[in-house]
Amino acid sequence: MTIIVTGGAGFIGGNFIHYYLKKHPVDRVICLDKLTYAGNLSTLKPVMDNPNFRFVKADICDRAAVERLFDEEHPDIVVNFAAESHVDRSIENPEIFLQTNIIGTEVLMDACRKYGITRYHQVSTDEVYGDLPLDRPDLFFTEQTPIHTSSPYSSSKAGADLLVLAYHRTYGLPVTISRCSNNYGPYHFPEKLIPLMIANALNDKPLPVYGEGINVRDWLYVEDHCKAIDLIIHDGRVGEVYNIGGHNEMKNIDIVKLICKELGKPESLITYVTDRKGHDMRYAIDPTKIHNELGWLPETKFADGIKKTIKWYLENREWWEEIISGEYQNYYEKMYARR
Ligand code: NAD
Ligand code: TDX
Repeated sequence: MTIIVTGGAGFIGGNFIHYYLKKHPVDRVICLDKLTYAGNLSTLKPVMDNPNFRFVKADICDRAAVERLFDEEHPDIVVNFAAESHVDRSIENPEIFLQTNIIGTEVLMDACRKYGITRYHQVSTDEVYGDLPLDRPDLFFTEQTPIHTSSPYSSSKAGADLLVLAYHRTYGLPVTISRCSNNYGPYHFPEKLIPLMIANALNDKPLPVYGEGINVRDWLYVEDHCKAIDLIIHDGRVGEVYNIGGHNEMKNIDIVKLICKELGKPESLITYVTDRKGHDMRYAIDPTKIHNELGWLPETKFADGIKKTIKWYLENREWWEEIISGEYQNYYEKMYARR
């Protein structure tokens, strides 16, 4: 079996490649990644010498490059993680989000149609459902919840999802879609909440909490997400959407306080800054479908997962210090200096 994993030099794609090569040691894994600011080859260092692994630097929007790869490798499965993934960046510059997240998905699926595959899997997000009110803890996102997006990022992901379902209905492409809640864990780019707060706290820098810090996210340890995708691509029903999440809702401010406590840093580092435009209030996944159909349940409790994550950032300082010492400094300055 040959599987193409796009965006595998990023956070979740990288974790997925590590998980997949261990779980399926005889399968061949090809990572296709453009190596944008978010892609990092050092994330794949542990598997670079594995004879069943190949890395190809290419843009999923580059039709000729994508077709060349399909022609060489004849993949059975394609899992598309490649995306522009940061909401704040999408608010600054939406265009690249539409290009990569929608057109890139189209180019990949066209190659799947041309060469034939057994499964195209689209890695989507709970953000396509919009947000839930804070005063209705009884409400959760199910696969039937209407698409109702807030940011250019979530709109581009929703556009891609609709296209994936259209390719299934119109051309019979064997697709599946997963919509997961917020992930955390190793190799998470330090622009996102949890790694940003860990890196800043370790450097005794202010911890910028948007608005009042009362927005709620439903956190899942990244390996649990990888396990769910592995189940869906092998045993999930074609044409179906699967929500992934573990009922672990937390307010942003509580996460930041927990990180301070774990690192022995003072809460006085916490700084409330101007809120994100269009900031979604609450995400909360109902994972009943994937549990009932595929037997998936999250295995890592947040209390353990956050400890493992903090330990990883402490033991792998060079991985994130290299990132924050480069181009990221300009981004940080632009986004946070006068916030
Ligand atoms: P990430 O930003 O860490 O990684 C994205 C990867 O895609 C990078 O390696 C980057 O180089 C690559 N990439 C970007 N544009 C590309 C292009 N045009 N061609 C080829 N490669 C390209 O993202 P992530 O957090 O790992 O998210 C992976 C996927 O999971 C995304 O589709 C995202 O929407 C989805 N998702 C993320 C979360 C989360 O909490 N991070 C939750 C649910 C869903
Ligand atoms: O500096 C910050 N301060 C802050 O208060 C940052 C970066 C974030 N926040 C808040 C905004 C959100 O309420 O923390 C929460 C989490 O923010 P992000 O880490 O940017 O994640 P989010 O916007 O929830 O989106 C994430 O989950 C869904 C991923 O980045 C998406 O790719 C995924 O689809």
